[in-house]
Amino acid sequence: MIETKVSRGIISTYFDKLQECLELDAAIVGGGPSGIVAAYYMAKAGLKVAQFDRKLAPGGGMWGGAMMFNQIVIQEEAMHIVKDFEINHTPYGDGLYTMDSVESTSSLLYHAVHAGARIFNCYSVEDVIFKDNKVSGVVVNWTPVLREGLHVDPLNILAKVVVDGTGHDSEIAATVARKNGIRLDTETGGVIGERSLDVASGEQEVVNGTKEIYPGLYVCGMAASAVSGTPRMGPIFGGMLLSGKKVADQIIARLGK
Ligand code: 48F
Repeated sequence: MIETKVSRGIISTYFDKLQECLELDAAIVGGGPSGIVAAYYMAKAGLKVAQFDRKLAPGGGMWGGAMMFNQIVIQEEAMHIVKDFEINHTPYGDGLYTMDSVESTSSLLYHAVHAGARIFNCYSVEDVIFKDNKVSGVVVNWTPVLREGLHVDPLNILAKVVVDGTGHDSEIAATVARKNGIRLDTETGGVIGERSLDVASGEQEVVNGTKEIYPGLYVCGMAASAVSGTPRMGPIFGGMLLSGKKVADQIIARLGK
């Protein structure tokens, strides 16, 4: 019966997809623009990569532009990435370009999945796997389970590297530091916390701060700013794209086939 076939098609292919992702090259936590860009370039390079976002619609803070005015700005330095994702753009002078934020976010997501990255929405990463003083995977649960406060254990997913792309809260770096009594590769050894807005410096520093901060744990996007204590930058997204590409390049150089 068609009714059963529809259900079986979804269940069997979904669990095939999930089983294939139990041992990854890279697990990306957070489906914001920096993490999606990272997922795309890693998948294109042949790495087995999955991305987990706690929301129904991944895309993080890019959908809404600024104050829900759904346009974003990107500077010249990141336009090669915009071109890789085939996003329409309009020059605005001074090396700046404007784009529709809905087209931008959906283009990032489409290209990442089409290139072979797996995106699991409604998944919250609540911890990491920490073995031999190395971050070795993620511990995931369904977002509704956590929202309801249900006492249900999570699942474990091994990964050679984990990327914290959780945005302003840098949740994974904070959890790793808090739970394991270790020092991160930052000035204080912990998560320093993001500073107030400065566009030029924030855009530069988010890229500088994109790196491996503990064996097996990388940071990108606003999580990198929060971890290393650099300024936020608001609705200019070039730094996010460059940070995502940088973390992908670092991981491809390490794991590339
Ligand atoms: O914050 P977010 O968009 O990440 P980003 O790539 O980009 C930042 C910009 O959007 C903007 C900005 C640019 O100038 O300042 O804010 O740094 O998206 C982070 C995503 O991570 C998800 C969350 O739902 C969001 O979509 N997320 C956060 N913590 C977890 C998580 C978690 N523990 N598990 C799963 N997803």
